[in-house]
Amino acid sequence: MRPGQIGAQARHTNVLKGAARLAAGAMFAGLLTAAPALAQTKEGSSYSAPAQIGMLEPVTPIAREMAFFHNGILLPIITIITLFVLALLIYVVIKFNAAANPTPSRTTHHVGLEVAWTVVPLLILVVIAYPSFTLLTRQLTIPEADVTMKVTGKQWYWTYTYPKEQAGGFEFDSNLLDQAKLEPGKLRLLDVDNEAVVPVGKTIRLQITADAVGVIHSFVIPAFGVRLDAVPGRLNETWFKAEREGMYYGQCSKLCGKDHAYMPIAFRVVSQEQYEAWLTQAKGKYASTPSSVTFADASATRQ
Ligand SMILES: [Cu+2]
Repeated sequence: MRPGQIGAQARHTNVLKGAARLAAGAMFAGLLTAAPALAQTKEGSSYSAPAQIGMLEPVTPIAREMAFFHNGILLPIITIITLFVLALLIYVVIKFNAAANPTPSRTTHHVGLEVAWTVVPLLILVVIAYPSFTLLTRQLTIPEADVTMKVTGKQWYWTYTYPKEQAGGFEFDSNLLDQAKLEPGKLRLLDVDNEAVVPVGKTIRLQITADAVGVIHSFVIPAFGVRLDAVPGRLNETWFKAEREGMYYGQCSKLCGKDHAYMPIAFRVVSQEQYEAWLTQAKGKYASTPSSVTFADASATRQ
């Protein structure tokens, strides 16, 4: 061994130590930023803020579970895996480059290693699958509901129906506000003319479908942990139980056509008394709402 080689080896070890320290630091920073990944939103409401990273602040048990699944399980696992692979790459580049390792080993196959790199990823997937399927099951198992409402995705707005049996018996369309005449305090591309209103702390069952002659939409309210497709001719069900009053926003999340970006979802969560007062007022307001079915105008053909 020439004297220069010892120096080179020592330098490599130092580089490795430095890389390891760097990787550990990055991992720590990754875990730190993962924890408070909640959006700063306006008082009692929830929507994606500019430059937001991470998930919206959850306001239902399901959304909280989803946030924990993402921030507490998935993010640490993927951070560790990524840094481990990066460390391996750096190690290989430094230790086995042509200059440092002029005569490469011809070794192939290593039973222990091959079993390990099959079994370890499998175990990681099992660790991820268990909470994932539990969450999915809870999401789609509808508990005894206090309020059932129907959501219909249309081209390009939403219609909310409140059934008669629950002091409802009306339906109304929820359209995006005129963006050219947006009042101060109203959110661009999120606020609507008629928002859906639901009581706080109550289990709301959502029956979601799309216009029979329409296209597929996706009904999503991130803060509620609600995401379900609205499919013509099919009634999908999900539920939520909002724990805090406020305005909560979502957007159609399936590319559904030219105005896909202009059919936001706005839900106002209020107290039971406010909800009842709204029901009374809404019954009067929407009683005269014309049906969404339009008939051909015969007068157009007359001269
Ligand atoms: Cu849509």
